[in-house]
Amino acid sequence: MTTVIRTQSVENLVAIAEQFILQGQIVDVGAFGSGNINDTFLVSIDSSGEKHFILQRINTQVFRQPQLIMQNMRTFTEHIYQRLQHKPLNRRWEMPRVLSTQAGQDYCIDAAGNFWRAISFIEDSRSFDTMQNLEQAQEIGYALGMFHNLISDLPPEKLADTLEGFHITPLYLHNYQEVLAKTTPKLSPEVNYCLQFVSDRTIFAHTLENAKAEGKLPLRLMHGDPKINNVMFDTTTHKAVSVIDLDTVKPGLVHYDIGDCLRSGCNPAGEETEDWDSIYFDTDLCQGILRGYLSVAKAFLTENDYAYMYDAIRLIAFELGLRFFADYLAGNVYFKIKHPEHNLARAIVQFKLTESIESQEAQIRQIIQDMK
Ligand code: GN1
Ligand code: MG
Repeated sequence: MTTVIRTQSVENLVAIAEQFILQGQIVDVGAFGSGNINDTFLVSIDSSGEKHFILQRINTQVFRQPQLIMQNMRTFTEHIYQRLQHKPLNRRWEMPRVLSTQAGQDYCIDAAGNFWRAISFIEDSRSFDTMQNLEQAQEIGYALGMFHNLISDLPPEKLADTLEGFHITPLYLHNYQEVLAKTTPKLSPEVNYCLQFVSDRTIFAHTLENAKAEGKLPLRLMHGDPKINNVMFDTTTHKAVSVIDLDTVKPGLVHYDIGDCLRSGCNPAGEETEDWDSIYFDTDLCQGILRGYLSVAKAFLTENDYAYMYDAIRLIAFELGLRFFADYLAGNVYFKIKHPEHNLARAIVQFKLTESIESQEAQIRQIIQDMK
């Protein structure tokens, strides 16, 4: 049975947060992070144990079966915990833990039907929206590689698909074409640029899915959203200590992750800028991330994995632009926005980044080649 709390709105956050604490008092609940889908809060507690935890309201329009997320999290965090017990790392590394309610459940549902869950906070750590230096790039790569490494021996079928169609670029393209058929976008230079940009790359959109269908890239477990600000850094040592945001850990391609990590990490202007001329893909940061990644991931990568790395970087930047643009055309139904043109601006950032990646194809391929 799931605990039902008599609440209607976010005003009752404290009552919800209280469901997840076993000792101490709540001293603060504040909005946290910059997620585009779920609502995230940092809860501070006056207790002798851990001082904070993360409370989240899962967007059930996006995650239709949020209990699968919790089930997956239990499965892979337990797997990783066992691995680390058996063979401890020689540096700080922590996994976020699922916190149970007082009734021993993994989540609670409020009277308005909202789905709430709590996750431990990685103490004395922080994340960054843009890369600060080359050392950090290497650490981000290490963090993704370590995460892949730790789940690489968990069979993919042990985890449920928490978000069907996620990172399947041809499906996003199909959805975009459907939206386009139903709407008459208000034409502007920005909209025209995006329409043309997508139309020039419709064949390319199939690259990774074709490779998967042809058996060139195996289905593995992936993180799903390893963007730069989902890696936590120790505030003292400045080393990566955790990867967070684990809702999309599910069967997929590690290439989606490699692409997502690089498209977000190598964009010094960040994905929220509107200064489109400042956007470029930084190949030094790319080299740093890949060096860190391969220092822990080399063992499970095949020749084909390397062969598709460049396409993955280009494709995930393009795909995210396509997702933002389609959402703009559809009336902003998926990503949270701060103003009506927000998703259009975000799409242009990703398309400019894709252009920069394309213009540096030879260098990027060389970096990958040299690192094998
Ligand atoms: C969304 O909500 P957030 O910020 O963790 C999205 C990712 C995108 C990202 C772009 C489930 O993640 O795929 O890369 O925005 N998550 C989902 O910032 O669609
Ligand atoms: Mg996310």
